[in-house]
Amino acid sequence: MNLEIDQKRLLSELETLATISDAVPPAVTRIVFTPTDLRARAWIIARCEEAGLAVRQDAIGNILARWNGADAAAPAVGTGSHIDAIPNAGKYDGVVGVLGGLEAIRALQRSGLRPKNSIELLVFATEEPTRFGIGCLGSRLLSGTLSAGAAAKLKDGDGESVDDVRRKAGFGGKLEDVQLQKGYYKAFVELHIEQGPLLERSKTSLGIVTRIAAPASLRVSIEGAGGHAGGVLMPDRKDALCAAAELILAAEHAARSSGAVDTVATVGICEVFPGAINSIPSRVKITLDIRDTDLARRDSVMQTIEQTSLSLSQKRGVSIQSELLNADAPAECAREVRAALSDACRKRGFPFLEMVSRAYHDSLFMSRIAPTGMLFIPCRNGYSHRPDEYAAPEDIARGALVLAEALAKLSSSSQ
Ligand code: HGY
Ligand code: MN
Ligand code: MN
Repeated sequence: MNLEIDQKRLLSELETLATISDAVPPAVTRIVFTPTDLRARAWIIARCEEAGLAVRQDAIGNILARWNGADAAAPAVGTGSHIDAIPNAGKYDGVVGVLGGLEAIRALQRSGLRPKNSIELLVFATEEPTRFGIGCLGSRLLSGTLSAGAAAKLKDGDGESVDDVRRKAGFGGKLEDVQLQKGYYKAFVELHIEQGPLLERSKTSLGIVTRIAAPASLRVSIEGAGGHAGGVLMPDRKDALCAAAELILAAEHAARSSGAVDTVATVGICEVFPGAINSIPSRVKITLDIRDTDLARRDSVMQTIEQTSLSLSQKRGVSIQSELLNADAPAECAREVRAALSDACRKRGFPFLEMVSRAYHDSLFMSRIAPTGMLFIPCRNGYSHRPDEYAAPEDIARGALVLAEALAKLSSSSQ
């Protein structure tokens, strides 16, 4: 099979997409359903149509671009990722899997292969939790992991619901119709940057994911008593920020002392009210992001947070309310998809590392409805979700090539 990736075109498309952003380069910001996101979608759809793919968008804004196989009735093989980017992010997270997936399909078309199973490129809606507080809304709805009713009610920072926002962005239709029927996909493979340092440290250019960590996130609101920074003596205080500080350190300690390096806890947002230098914080809102490849360990950190909240409210006279945003199970990657990826690496003589994904991905939810796997490429210093995120052109092209080989195998293509 004469399969070649057009590296020059792939990289140029990646650079072009990076310019469709709400941030000053090299940062990229692309929040779901914003005008910038809609421009990026339109640009991607035009590239898919140029490749002769049949494109549709569903009610939550997932883009599904299909290369029809010889047996149109057979389950398709899916690939893809996301193009939404958190504020002040990089240009590779998600995009490598979308443009790399598109180039893999084009390379298969150029090679003359005819897939038996259709191959479908997915651009998932809102993989990042930035706007609606919960990530992977598109793949949760496709897989039925989140009900349409629960999704419609989610609100953004301005209090607008998913339903209002999506309709204003031009996505009508019923969210109930997003869920794919059982057996829609024969397999799903996602190409993604590692978002960690292991591949670079081990000088390996490809990673085959064995397991995707289980993410949980919650919002915590702490109400104390404000007051004058001079007039209120320490024994009389109910300082919401000092309570938050103890809770944050308790979460960090629980993750560090779980007995495994895979347990992580992050407080990414901390809002202090009233936020004046000489006023005791009366209200603090924080977010907690807790993950582990092992569900029981992840949940024990969640319990520690709950117990600490209880004892802190008694000790400090504050009230602590938690809102669980998500608590998902981990995913095992499917043997047959891992085999298609490892066979492709071996066929090309590419070394690879079997590894865990500590970031979550849409593959976490696609694994609920289809045999799923992920292929990682290195990113410099493991940096991601920051403007200096970087993946080398030859690594991106190699990832797309292995993806193409795996898609050919999974779609039982013939010459
Ligand atoms: O947070 C994550 O793991 C993903 O990058 N959204
Ligand atoms: Mn991300
Ligand atoms: Mn991502």
